[in-house]
Amino acid sequence: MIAIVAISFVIVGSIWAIGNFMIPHKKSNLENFKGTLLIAQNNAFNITNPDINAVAKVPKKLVILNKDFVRHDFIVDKLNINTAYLSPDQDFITAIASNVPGTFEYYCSLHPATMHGHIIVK
Ligand SMILES: [Cu+2]
Repeated sequence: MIAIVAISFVIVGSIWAIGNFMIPHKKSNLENFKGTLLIAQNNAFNITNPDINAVAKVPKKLVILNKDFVRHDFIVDKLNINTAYLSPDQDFITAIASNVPGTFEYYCSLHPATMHGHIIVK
């Protein structure tokens, strides 16, 4: 009886393991999401601190990912965006949402001299 139970476990376990090999690995959510991905690395956002374009009254998904060895944050005062401090490999999902057009400055409060750029809402 015990042997039958043990064999059953082995068979079920094998089927489960084979099934896992057959199913391709799921991509991480960040690899194919729609929106803007900003990677904080080497004291810059996406290397060049690019302008981020958005449209008034159309929320735009924004992901900040810290790929650096130090903490960063991402702040846009006038759009009430504040990720708080992100540790290495930590990300934060937010949105650019403005009812009015304008140019809004973004920056990292820990490195404001090198990590800053503009969000342009049209
Ligand atoms: Cu920073």
